[in-house]
Amino acid sequence: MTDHAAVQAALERLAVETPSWAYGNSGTRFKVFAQPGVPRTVREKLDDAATVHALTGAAPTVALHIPWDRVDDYGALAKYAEERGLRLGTINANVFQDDDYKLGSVTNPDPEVRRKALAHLLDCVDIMDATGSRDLKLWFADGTNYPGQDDIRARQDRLAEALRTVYDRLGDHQRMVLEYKLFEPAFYTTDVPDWGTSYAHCLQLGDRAQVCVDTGHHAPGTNIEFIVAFLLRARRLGAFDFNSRFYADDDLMAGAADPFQLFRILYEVRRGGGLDAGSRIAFMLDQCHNVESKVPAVVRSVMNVQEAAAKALLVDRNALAAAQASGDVLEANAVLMDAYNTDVRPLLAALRAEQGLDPDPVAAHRASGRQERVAAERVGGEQAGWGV
Ligand code: PSV
Ligand code: MN
Repeated sequence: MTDHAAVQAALERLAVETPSWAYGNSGTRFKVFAQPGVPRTVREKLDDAATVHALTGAAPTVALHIPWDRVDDYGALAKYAEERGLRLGTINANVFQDDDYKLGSVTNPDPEVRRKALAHLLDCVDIMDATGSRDLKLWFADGTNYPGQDDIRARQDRLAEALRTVYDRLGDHQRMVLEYKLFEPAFYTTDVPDWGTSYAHCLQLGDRAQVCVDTGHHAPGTNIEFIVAFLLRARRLGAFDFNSRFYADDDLMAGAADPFQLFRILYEVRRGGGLDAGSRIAFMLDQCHNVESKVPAVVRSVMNVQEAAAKALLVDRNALAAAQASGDVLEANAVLMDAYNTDVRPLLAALRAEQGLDPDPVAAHRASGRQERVAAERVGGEQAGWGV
C-alpha cells in the first residue's frame, strides 16, 4: 500500500538546485551558439533562476561557479537572490581554465601552481562565508595524457595535502563535496577518476567531506544506482550533479537520455533515506543547453527529476521486500516496474495546482512571453558563457 500523503510530502520537500552556467551560452569544443536574451550578468542569471523557481516551486537555490560568477560583493548578491525568492547554493571552484593549470592544479608538479590553485579554493570558502552557502564543490581537471608524464602516486599525495588544507578551513556547518570523472580533459590518468578515489579521500578527511556523483561522469554501462546505494550506506553521498548522456559527458537535460536510469538512482536515494525530511543530499543540475532554449530546458529538467522521484516514491516497498525475501524474482521486478510505468504527471500537476502554480510550467513560461521580453531587453553588453 502506498502512503499518498507521504509521497506528496516528499515531493513538496524535493528541491533541485540549478546551475548559474545553465543560463549562459555554452557549446561543445567545436562551437558555442549564442541565444537571444541570454544573461549578461550574474544578477540576470539569478533572474532566470528565479523564473524557474517561480514556475516549478522546486528550484529554490542556485549554484555559482567561481570565477564565472565573480562579483565584488557576495553579501549583496545573496540579498539580491533573497529578494527574488532564491538562495545562493553550492560554490563550485574552478581550477581548470587558467594557462598555469596545463599540467594540473592542486596536483601540478610545480609548487607555485599548487599554491595558486589552493589559494583559489580557500577564496571559495571565503565566498561561502559571505553567501551563506553550505557546500564547496570540487572538481579537478587534473590528470596526465601520457604514461610517464608525471608520478601518479605523488599526484595523489599533492591532492590529499590540498584537500586537507581546504577541509580544515571549512566552518562547522560547511561541507566539501568531491566530484569524480573518469576522463576528460586528461586522457591517460585522472587524479580523481571514480567514486572509490573520491570516497577514499573523503574518508581520510572527515564527515563533512562527501562524494558528489555527476551522472555524466562514468563509463558507459556503469551501474550508477549501485554507487548511490553504497555511498548512502556509508553516509558519504553528499551531492548529485544531474544531467544525462548518450556518449560521454554530454551534459544534456537530466532525465532526457535515460529516464529509467534516473528512476533507478532515485529509488536507491529513497531507499537510503535521501528523500526523507532532514536529508542533506544536494540535488543539483549540472548541464548545458547548447541548442535548446535555456530557461524552459531547466524547467523541464526539474520536472524530469520530480517525475523520477515520484515514481521512486510510488514503489511499494513492503511488496518489494516480501517478493525479495521469498526469492520471487519476477514479482520483485514487477513491483519496481509498476511504479516506473505509472504516469505521475497528473499527480505532479495536482500538486502544483495545490501550491498555486500552473500545472504545466513549460506551457506557462511560453504563455508568459518572458522569453521574448528578455530577448528585447537584454541587448548590448556581453552575454555570459563558459570562460572567464
Ligand atoms: C566537469 O565536467 C563538471 O561536471 C564539473 O562539475 C564542473 O564544475 C562543471 O562540469 C561545469 O563545467
Ligand atoms: Mn559536474
